[in-house]
Amino acid sequence: MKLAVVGATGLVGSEILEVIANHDFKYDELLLVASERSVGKKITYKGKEHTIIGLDQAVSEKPDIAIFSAGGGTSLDWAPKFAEAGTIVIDNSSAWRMDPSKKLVVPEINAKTLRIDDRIIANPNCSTIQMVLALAPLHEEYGIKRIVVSTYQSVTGTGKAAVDQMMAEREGREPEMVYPHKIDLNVLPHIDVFQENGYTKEEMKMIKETKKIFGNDNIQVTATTVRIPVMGGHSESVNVEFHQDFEMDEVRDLLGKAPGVILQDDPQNNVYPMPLNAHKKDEVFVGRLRRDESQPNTLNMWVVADNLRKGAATNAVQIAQYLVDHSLV
Ligand code: 2RA
Repeated sequence: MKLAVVGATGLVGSEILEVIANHDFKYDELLLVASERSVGKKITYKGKEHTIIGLDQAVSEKPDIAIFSAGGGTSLDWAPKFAEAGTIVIDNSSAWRMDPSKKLVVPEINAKTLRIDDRIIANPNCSTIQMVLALAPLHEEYGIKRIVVSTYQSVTGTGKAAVDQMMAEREGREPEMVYPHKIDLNVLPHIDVFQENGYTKEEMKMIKETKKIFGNDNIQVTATTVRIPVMGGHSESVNVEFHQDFEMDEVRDLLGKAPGVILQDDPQNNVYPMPLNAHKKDEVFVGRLRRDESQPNTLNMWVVADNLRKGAATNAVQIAQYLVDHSLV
């Protein structure tokens, strides 16, 4: 097993390396790949020194799996070249997610759709992954009719430069502006670029990706995505209407045993999911479960996950592990 991590020096790339080590993902050779300006740099990982290589060299090394986290442009240009060389690409960018010929995979939900000829596999957007993972066991039982979601997203979702902007503001230094406004002590109802319909690209990702992952275009989704000055993970207020009615005890039971989900729902004792606690965890945390008393068959829930973990690195490494375990590589 020759494994390449493309974009190894970025926030998600470093998280991928951490998850590979934590999950004890087995490989014989590891290629750390980054843009030209990082080529030649040395990184010590698991006690071994690695030299960063460029994309050209990485393709010629014909890795078995390449986990990409290098932005949409790089993925569009390079994923097909790796695929042609026989590599399976697991891509964290938005480049291939809505391509009908590519699978959009959250392993607990739809890894079983993967086949030997899937050469480019898309990792969904972070805010989508945590929401659909929390909803999947309920969807199976009651059938989702409509989702209304509002997000509270960590600055780590934008990348290192955004973390630097927030910390500079917090520490009274001159910030390099990544966002159009200050982020510390502020809330920006604006993630990614605005589209003609008034929604942001992040909001449209949540809408379109949810339908694709559940394989159901009839699921109605509306989203408001918001950036807040925190770092540990994304939080989401999810209002979900089902086709069938539910019992709260059964909802708790289903979520309590869902793979990858941890129920934290004891409000009387101030127990509910928070990004501070989700930080560096692989699971999706769910709490504040309550019936929406304003209309039938509708539930309110609060969903939190580390966006760099299950929202990116963990999901990608789980896909790689699935491919290995099912002899798809
Ligand atoms: C964000 N969803 O948080 C993005 C990262 N993929 O901005």
